[in-house]
Amino acid sequence: MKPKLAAALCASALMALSACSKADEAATKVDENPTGLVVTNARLILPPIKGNPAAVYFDLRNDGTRAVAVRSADIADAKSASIHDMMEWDSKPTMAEMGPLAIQKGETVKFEPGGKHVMAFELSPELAAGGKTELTLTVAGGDKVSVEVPVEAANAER
Ligand SMILES: [Cu+2]
Repeated sequence: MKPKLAAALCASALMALSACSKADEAATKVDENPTGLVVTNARLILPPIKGNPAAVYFDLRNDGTRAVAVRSADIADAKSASIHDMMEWDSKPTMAEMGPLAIQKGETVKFEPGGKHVMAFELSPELAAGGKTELTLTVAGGDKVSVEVPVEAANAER
């Protein structure tokens, strides 16, 4: 029993150590990005009606060495978020939650009005145009990438 306990202690010490060095190396975050995903042109568009969900758009490029599948999205100032795509239903464009999004090595996927978007539900009331929030994408396997997202008014150019 004793050796097992020692191993467990060691593992938790190691975890604490890596958590520390992660914070120290925040400046070199890009090099540490294990997903290989690069997010550019991100913006959150506030809903025209307060209380409605917001849409988040961005360009997502896979600069890594392998294909990845984006499993989920989170917005720091929203209670929940999901990845939506537009599809046709009964001859009308409808949005629906999409499953894991595979992105090949070197590929860019655009999240844009009329297409894929991240929908952010139950926004913090403090979130206002000109402010900022954070988008975190989680890929299959659990690696994450986070970026700062400027908040824009509902009538802003998309
Ligand atoms: Cu949506």
